[in-house]
Amino acid sequence: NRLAVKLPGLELKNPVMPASGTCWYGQEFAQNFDLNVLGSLVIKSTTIQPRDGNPKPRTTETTGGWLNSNGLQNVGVDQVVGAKLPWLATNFPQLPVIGSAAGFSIEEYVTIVQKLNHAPNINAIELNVSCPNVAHGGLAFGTDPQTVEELTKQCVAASQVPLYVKLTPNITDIVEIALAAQRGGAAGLTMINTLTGLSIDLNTRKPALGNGTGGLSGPAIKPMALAMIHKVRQVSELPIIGVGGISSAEDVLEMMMAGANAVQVGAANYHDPLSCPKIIAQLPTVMDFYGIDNLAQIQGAQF
Ligand code: RRO
Repeated sequence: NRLAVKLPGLELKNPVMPASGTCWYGQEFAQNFDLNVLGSLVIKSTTIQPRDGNPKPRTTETTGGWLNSNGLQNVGVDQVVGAKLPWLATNFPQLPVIGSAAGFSIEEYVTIVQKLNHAPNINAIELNVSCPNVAHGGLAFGTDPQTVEELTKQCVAASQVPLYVKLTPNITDIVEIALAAQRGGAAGLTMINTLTGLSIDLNTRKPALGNGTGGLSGPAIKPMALAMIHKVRQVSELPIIGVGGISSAEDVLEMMMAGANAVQVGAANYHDPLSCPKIIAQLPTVMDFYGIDNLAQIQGAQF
């Protein structure tokens, strides 16, 4: 299989998966296409308690991209492990699933990781230390190297499955955070999360989103994602799941040439829920066009 890629905990038939938060737990997506075509699926970040999310509106389109402030809306870890993951296991037993943990203390991250480990169909877990839309969560952890190292270390000690640390672009030196995650024992990195942005509604003279700021995603952040992935690839051999502005098979190849080992699709899912299956279907043709026999061949290309 020329699309196959291998990462810690993940033997994927192709490198494409929806990014965390863009397909929730897969149930709505499954009405649009057969989830079995996906390389993997990342579920919405899970907190200990269920969360309703931030004040509405939570999403808006800007000329530069999609802005979200969902505010970690999710059903809570017990529902994820008791209902959402079993639904995926029953309906798509072959589909590799990646969990995502988001806590408000290191202890909470550890507890969520332990609970997600109980689900039989969790292949790997992302530690989301980069949500830009909640106070005292996400960024509070992901912007400090020592915290990232300690949080990763404690979660690794508590987990049977490989952990991928999800990095924020809202920082001056992403390499510093990537290396802290590596020292903590991360199996890989997922990068990048969304970039803090503000959209203003001239009619109300107020922010377009209920929370004020949100996280920017879409094509505008692709060059940033590529640059950051490339920069981290120069100093680390950790597997990287690349995310940020991917909406075509060409984008997938660019991201892998920058140094990614697999990719996630985010904002594009909002514009077209069939983005992932379309990108996967296009990959062989586009690879032929550029003379690429198999994806393993271009992973982490050096330049
Ligand atoms: O829920 C969100 O507002 C959210 C999260 Br947890 C995240 O990691 N990234 C993002 O853009 N939004």
